This record gives sequence, C-alpha cells and structure tokens, in this order.
Amino acid sequence: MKTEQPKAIKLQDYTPPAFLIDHVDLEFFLEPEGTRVKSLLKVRRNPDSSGPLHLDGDTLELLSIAVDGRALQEKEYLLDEFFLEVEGLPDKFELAIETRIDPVLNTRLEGLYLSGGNFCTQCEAEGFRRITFYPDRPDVMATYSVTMQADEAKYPVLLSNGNLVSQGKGEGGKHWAKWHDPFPKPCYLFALVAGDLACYADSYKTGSGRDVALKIYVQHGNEDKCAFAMDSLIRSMRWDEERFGLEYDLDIFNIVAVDDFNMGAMENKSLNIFNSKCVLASPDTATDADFERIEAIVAHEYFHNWTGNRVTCRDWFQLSLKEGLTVYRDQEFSSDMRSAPVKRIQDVRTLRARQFPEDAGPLSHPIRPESYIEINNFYTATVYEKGAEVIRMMQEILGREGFRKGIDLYFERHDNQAVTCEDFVAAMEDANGVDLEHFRLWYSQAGTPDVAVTWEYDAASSLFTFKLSQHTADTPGQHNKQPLHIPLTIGLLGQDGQDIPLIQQGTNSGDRTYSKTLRFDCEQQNFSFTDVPPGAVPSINRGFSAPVKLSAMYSDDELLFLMENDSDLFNRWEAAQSSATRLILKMIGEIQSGREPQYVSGFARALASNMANPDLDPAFVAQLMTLPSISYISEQMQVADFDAAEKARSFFKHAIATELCGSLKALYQQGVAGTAYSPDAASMGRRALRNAAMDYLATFEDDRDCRELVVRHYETADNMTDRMAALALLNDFSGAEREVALAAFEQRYQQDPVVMDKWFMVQACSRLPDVLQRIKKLTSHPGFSYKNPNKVRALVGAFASANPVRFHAEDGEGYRFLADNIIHMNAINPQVASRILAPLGGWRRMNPKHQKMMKSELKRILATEKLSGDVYEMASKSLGKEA
Ligand code: B3K
Ligand code: ZN
Repeated sequence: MKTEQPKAIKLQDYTPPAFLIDHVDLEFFLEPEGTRVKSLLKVRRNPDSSGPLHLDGDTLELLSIAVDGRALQEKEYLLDEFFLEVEGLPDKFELAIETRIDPVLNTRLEGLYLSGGNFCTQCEAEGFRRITFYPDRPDVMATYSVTMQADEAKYPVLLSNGNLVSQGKGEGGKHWAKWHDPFPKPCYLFALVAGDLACYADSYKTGSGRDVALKIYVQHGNEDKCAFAMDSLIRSMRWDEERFGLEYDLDIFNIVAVDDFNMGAMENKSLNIFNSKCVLASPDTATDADFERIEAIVAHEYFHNWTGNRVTCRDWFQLSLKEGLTVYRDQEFSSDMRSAPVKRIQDVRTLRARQFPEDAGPLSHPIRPESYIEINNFYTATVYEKGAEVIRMMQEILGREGFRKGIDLYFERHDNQAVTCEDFVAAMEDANGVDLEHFRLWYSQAGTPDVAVTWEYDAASSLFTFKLSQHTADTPGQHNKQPLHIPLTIGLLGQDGQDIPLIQQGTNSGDRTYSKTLRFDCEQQNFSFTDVPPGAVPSINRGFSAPVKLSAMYSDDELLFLMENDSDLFNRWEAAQSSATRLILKMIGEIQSGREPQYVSGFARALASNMANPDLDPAFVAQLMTLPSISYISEQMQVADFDAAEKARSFFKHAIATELCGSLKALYQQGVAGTAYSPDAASMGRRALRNAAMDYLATFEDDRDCRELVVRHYETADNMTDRMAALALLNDFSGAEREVALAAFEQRYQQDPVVMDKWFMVQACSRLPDVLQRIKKLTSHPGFSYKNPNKVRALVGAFASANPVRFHAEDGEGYRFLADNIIHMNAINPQVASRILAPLGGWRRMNPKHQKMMKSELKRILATEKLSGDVYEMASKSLGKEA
C-alpha cells in the first residue's frame, strides 16, 4: 500500500483545549486566485488545561504572525503541514495572523471556495482550518466580527453571521461590509458569502414580538422557486416556539443556495448555506418528495439554531447530540405538517434502507463512535437516523411532557456551552426523576438488536403472554453485546379486528389502554395480560417504538389480518411489508431451484380491501401498495441474489396487477387531476395513490394500452411529480418511448442543473442491460461535471447504491466503474469519493465470485497514490481491517 496509514483519533483521548478564544476579528480581502485573511484573536489560557497554543491549519500560506503586536520569528513557533504551535505565551494576549488562500483551487469544497463564481464557505467539520490558523474544535467558542472586501460589481452581496454593523465603498471598485455575531460559537459555524445573488425576502414576528428579516439568496432567475422554502422556514419558526418554546434570537435569518455543495445544507449561525436542490422548488421542477425534503431540511437547519448552535458539541464524537436530536425534531415537525403515520413509514423505510445495512456491515459504529480517522465519514445514517430513534425512544419512555421538561432543563443548564451526549441524558433524568443508566447503552453499543417474539394463550385463565428475547450480533470491534433497554409498544386485536383493552398482570391498571409500552431490558422476558378473549392477535412494536429487527411467529393469515385491521397504521403497513417480503422470498427460492414461482392471492385481497377503504388517507394507501425494495428483500437472504429478487418482485407485482387490474384502473382514473398543483399533504396523497396505481399497471409492459397510458401520463403531466413517475417507468421500457421521453426531458430542462440531476439519476437507475455503457457516455455530457457533487451522486452514486441488479453485474464491470470513479474523485473531492464507496463494502453478503471482484476493487482503491484519509478509512474498514 502506497499511503501511510493515517492515525485514528479516539474519544478516550479527549483533553480540553490549552487556550480559549473570547473574540475573533476576521478581515477578508476576497480574490478568487489569492484571498488574504487577517485574523485577530483574543486568547486566554484555559485554567483547566495546559500545554502550548495549538492551531490547526491546512493548505494555508502563513504571511505573518504576531503576539500583542510583536511579530514572531520563525524559530518562535513550530509550523507543520497541519498545525502551528507556539509555546511560552502569556495567560492573556492578542494573536494576529495573516494567511493567504486560493479559493479557486478549492475543489474539496471545504473552507472558502467558489460556486458559480460566488464565494462561499463550508466549515463543518474541519474546514475553518483551511481559512486561517485556529483551534478548529467545537469546544472553543468565541464571538466573531467579520469584515470582507471585494469587487462591488462582481460581488454586490456580502454576508456573514450575525448582524450587519457597517458597510462602505473602498478604492478601485471595491466595497466592504462588517458583520458581528454576538453569540459565542465554534468556528465550524462560521460562514461567509460574497456574490452576485438575487434576494427573496419575507419577515417573521416571534412570539415575544421580535421582527426577523428573512432572506433567501439565489442565482438570478431562481427567485420564483423560493416561496416554498420561505414558507417552510416560517412554519418551522412558529412550530419550534409552540412545541419546544424555542424562539429565534437574532434580527436576521439568511439562507443562501449554491450549486456546488458536499451535502444538503449547513446550519451556520444566521447564515444557512444550502445545496440549491434543497431550496429551489416549483411545481414544474420539483417532485412532491422534493417539496417534502425541502420542508424537512429547511426546518432541520433552522432547528439547529438551538440544538447545535446555542448548545453545541464538546467534540465530534458527540455529533449525534446535535444531529440525532435535530433529525428527531425535523421528523416531528414534518409529522405535524403532514400525515404522522405516513411520515413514520417513510422514516422507517429510510432507516431500513440506509442505517440497518450500515449497522450490519463493516462500517457499523455506535451513535457515539469511539474512534475515527476522518470525521466527515461519520455523518452517517447511524449518527443521524439511529440517533433520532434513540431520542424518540426517550420520548416514548418519558412521555411528551416529560421529554419537554428534559429539553427545558438541558437548555437551562447548557445554553452557550459545548457539551456531551451524557449531559443530554442527565438532563432528561434529572428533569423527570428517572434512571436512564441502562438506556445509555444505546449510545455506545453498535448493531441492530434482533427481537424475537412468541406468545402463549391460556384459555382457562384468559391470560395472554408475550415471550420476548433479544440479541445483538457482534459488530467490528464489539463482541458479546449486552441486552438493551427497549421500549416496545404492543397491542392486542380481537377476532373482530378491534383493539382489546390491556390489563397487565401484576399491575393495577385502572385505565383502559389499547397500546402499552413494555420495558424490555433483559435477554428474555415475559409480559402477561389478563382478561384476553380467545383468538387475539398481537400487534408488536407499534409506531416502530424501537429500532429493532423483529421476528414474530405470525402465520400468513395473521399477517393479512393485521394488514386489514390494525388500528396502528404503521403496523398495518408493517404487516403488509412482512407479508410481501415473506411471499417474495418464497418465490425467490422457487426461482433459484428452477421452478415456476407460485402466486397466492391473499395479499392482493388484503391490499384491495385497503384500497377500497374510504376512511384511509390516500398517501397511506400508496405506502401500503409500495412493495419492499429489491435491496431490502436481498438483505433477508443468506447470500444476496439481486437478479432473483428482481424477478420474484416483478412477478409478484405483475400478479397483483393482474388480479386487481379493474380496481387499479379505476383508482388511476379517479385520480385524474382537475385542480391546479398544490404541495399540500392531501394533494400529494392523491398524486401518490394515482402514481402507485400506474406503477402496477405498467407491469403490463407488453400491453399497448398500458404503454400508452404511461406515455400519456408523461406527456400530459402538469407537474414534476407526475412527469417523473412516468419517466421512471418509461426508463425501464426497452422501446422507443424511453428515448423520446428522455430527449424531451433534456430539451426542456437542460438549463436547470437541479432538474438535470433527475435526468442523470433516472438513467443511472435503469434496469436495461446496457445501462453502464450509457452511464459512461453520460460522464461526457456537457451537463455533467466531476467537480459538482450533485452530478457525481446522481450518476455514479445512484448507480452503485440504487441499481443493485446492474451494479452487481456478472462481469464485475459495475464494481470497476465505481472504483475508477472513486480513484478519480479522490483527487478532486475526497468527501464525495468516500461517500459513494459504501456499496463495495457489501461483499460479505455476495457469492464467492462477486466477493472476490469487490475485494479486489477495494484493494485497488487502497493502492492509489495520495489516497485521502477519507477514502482510506472507508476502503480499509470495508475490506475488514479494523482501523
Ligand atoms: N451539519 C451539517 C452537516 C455537515 C457535514 C460535514 N461533512 C448539516 C446538517 O446536518 O444539518
Ligand atoms: Zn444537522
């Protein structure tokens, strides 16, 4: 291996900083080729620590350094490639540093860079060290004053955190602006934007009467795509006051949209920077899913103002403190804005698609990891989504009021501090007088618990007993796991399909409750309920109260019974998923042994009864109709067989469509839009249901009427949701319709990079056999660029993560293509390179031939010269080395 093994950083090695910074004064002389940065720091020794002043720095040219006005000689400090250290300093002093950076060369998009000709920054996690020498760690919090100077004609808009203090004209066509942020913050929340941008403005009055100016800055011409993001922002501000009593704390809140961005968005104090695709939306350019995502991300970044900014993380191991909590908050917000069960279903789908495989694979880590090489690799589904589940479980245990008490105490204790996950749990305990000692294990133990449930009924005593057992498999570096405290919500359905009141044996429960959260905290535990009539069917893990893998001894008929009757809509959906998964797995077995798959029609009948139920939300019915994905099905197999999974799933879908053809056509017709597009939940639900019906009807690919139906759907669509729903189907048709639609789409949207991502992505996900050839060709398309993360994710990332059948092609070309692209991207943008690598780590679940091919690509990646720490960590861990 050519690269030296980078060093892992460990939680147990945490030490407080030797010096603290009270105030940062920054001055930027902005030029694309060479920006000068002057920083003046008010520094004082930390009484709780010792050692030299350690400043991080990366790709900086040091121009000068002075302490209390006296320039330091080279021998007075130690300058390494990644840090600068000074010893023998007074307890309190001013440090002046001048550096030079090259924004135009910054293709990593960390620190100060250019996007579409405008300056912008991204500092989380460790980008500030690419701007100036600084203790780049979240437990150093300071107030900031920022002055920037730039050419007025090219960069009329100059923004930073906090309030605009003053502005003026300079010489030679320059102008300047000075901003001040009164709230102490870690440097990862610093931001600066300078550019030629259009502004979409509104305002908000907080509960206590503060007027806040709200502005969204976008490229000229995109002003008409900001209304929904603005509306989402205003709704988030109100919701956070109502639900958590949290008000906005400054007079300005700015959002800036940029095209080149490593992730979705960033919560910099009062100056959120967003990936354009997470802001811009119009009915003609964004799907309903895009609208939902924009609403959630705008809310997420806004909510960080309290959970992340006012109270931040002591160190990066505590990332879930702000991310898990903020995801939980944005999930709750969306759930209040839209249908709660549908939101829960969507979140669980995401958890299962992204976090469960991560937790079962070589990259498994606890929500509070214990070591990392590159922290950017830990912005994971585990830290975010499982982190949110852990917060949700606390809410389940403490109740909504108890949880709110805990949150209040957390802010009372820790406002303006950098704290740990432990501090959060302690606040929850102290506010409620409870002991969460056992529950804490969720923070340190990785892996998804397997929960097995059986039950017994004693007719003589009318006693129903749940018999629970739990086990968490070993994960890299963690063996012999402990049983967790799992809050498991259950119910019992009578033969009439109604909930039975729950009376737990040994408790004098006076109130009639139909759902109960059990405290399941041992390896094996029984819970009994009295007065239960015969024939009751249990409903387990209602609302997905705990993020576990459940296996329960349901018969096929019991699953269908739950699918038709469970009052807990999440579990009704869950029963449909379990039933479909079971049936498809059986068909896979038949296909693998060379037999014809056998179709059983019970599932279609249960589906039809839900489709015909006028009391159900169409958005929910659409979820019920969506079969488990090929990836999810394959994860339930010992050795993944994507081809067989694809065949079985298609066969099953086609069979359902054949049986329900009449009602599907009726559903499709009923949904024909007559009203203007609106992104509200009810309209989205109607579109989702109609498109779900079309999805089934399209399985009659050989029927001319059905092909025409999809083509017509595409051609007559008056919104992006319908257009994409049809395009996704045409994309798998082998005839001319596909090419015609793709060409029309390109023609229509070639000027809109956000929409063109969809065009690249849909093609990357095609099931047609020549997809890889087409993808390779698309890398030379004028709209594609390796420097734009959205494009790489849309084409390369989507192919590897969302097109398993073609990615795992027999000849190994899919693997080779991904590895080639990772090696190429490593030199341009290591964060993006490392984030598309995970599918190669799935080799353990493949057959020996594929295992060998995948491992050899991982080895080839590891042999790359100048391999970044980002890619090294992901590739070596994926191969099974414990880094
Ligand atoms: N906090 C940022 C993510 C930063 C990722 C750095 N690699 C966005 C968010 O979670 O809100
Ligand atoms: Zn976040």
